[in-house]
Amino acid sequence: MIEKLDKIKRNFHAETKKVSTINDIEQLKIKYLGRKGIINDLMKIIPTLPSEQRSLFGQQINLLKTDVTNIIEEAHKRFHSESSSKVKKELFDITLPGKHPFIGKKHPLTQTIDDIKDVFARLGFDVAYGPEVELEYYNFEALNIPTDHPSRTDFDTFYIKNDVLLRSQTSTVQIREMEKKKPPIRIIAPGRVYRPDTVDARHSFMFHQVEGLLVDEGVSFADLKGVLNQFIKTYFGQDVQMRFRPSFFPFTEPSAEVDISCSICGRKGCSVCSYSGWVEILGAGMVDPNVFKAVHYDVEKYSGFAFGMGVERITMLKYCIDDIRLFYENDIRFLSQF
Ligand code: 2U9
Repeated sequence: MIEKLDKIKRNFHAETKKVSTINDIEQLKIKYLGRKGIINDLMKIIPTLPSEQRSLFGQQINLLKTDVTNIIEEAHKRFHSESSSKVKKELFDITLPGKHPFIGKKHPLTQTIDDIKDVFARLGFDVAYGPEVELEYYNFEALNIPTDHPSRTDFDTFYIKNDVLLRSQTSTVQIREMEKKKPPIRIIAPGRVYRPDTVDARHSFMFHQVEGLLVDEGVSFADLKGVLNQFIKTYFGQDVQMRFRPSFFPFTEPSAEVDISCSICGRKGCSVCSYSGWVEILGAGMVDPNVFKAVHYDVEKYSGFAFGMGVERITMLKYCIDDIRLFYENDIRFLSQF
């Protein structure tokens, strides 16, 4: 009987060497450990043996059973780890073309502000920032805006409380800079501004401005024209023409509004330029002496120019965008075009 057990053991070992699939292992398990398997058949022999042999034979069958169980479990584990590493290897196919991850872009308004900053950086202008929640003093008083000026009413300014408001222009930044530093001053101030306008294709209650200020001894209107001409030619193109129209702002004297030749129609006349051939892009002028007095600058010694432009307007003109709301809707179909 012991010889029979040895033979079964040898056969089992021989068969384990032939397994190549998980199914082969399963078949082997059924053949040896199944309900009608070889080991169960051996168990059935025990009661038929002489009583003195039963215990030894039983022990030998149990040893064989443990051996077979361990080897099959081992084969199972090995097969699973090998097949999973094989699957991993197959998943990593080096012949496949590379993936193209989605790379984000700058928002068109950020791009315009960066382009404007670049042009003025080359002209020696630093960039200055300031708070969006401001004191009435910086937004109006220091800028020579009279107390009865319509822009001070709550139809044109968001008031938070008494003398605290959301800035309606970034000129506040320039006042703060002048309070901190003596001339020469050469700065641009980009940022958000707020006005309680009803939202439509051309208006928003929040928009962006870039304002500029240059103060030094002997600064003239010709310097202003030179700087703005340089900016316009660099930003809009060398063929673009500019013209100054007299205007009025409380913080500059003299003041002007600046137009550029319509790049859409080449001055022939179209709906963008209202058939005039020109489009307004910014306001500018020589800083009013009252503004200098507010920051304790010597008005006999220093003069300066300032200018201001709406970033949305500039971007809309450059890229022929006809609705300001597109900038704030975060529609990827719009944003991905820049
Ligand atoms: C200081 C003194 C003067 C900035 C200026 C304008 C003219 C102007 C508008 C353009 C379109 C505002 O965004 S907009 O609606 N701005 O026309 N801004 S001069 O003048 C200053 C600034 C700072 C200390």
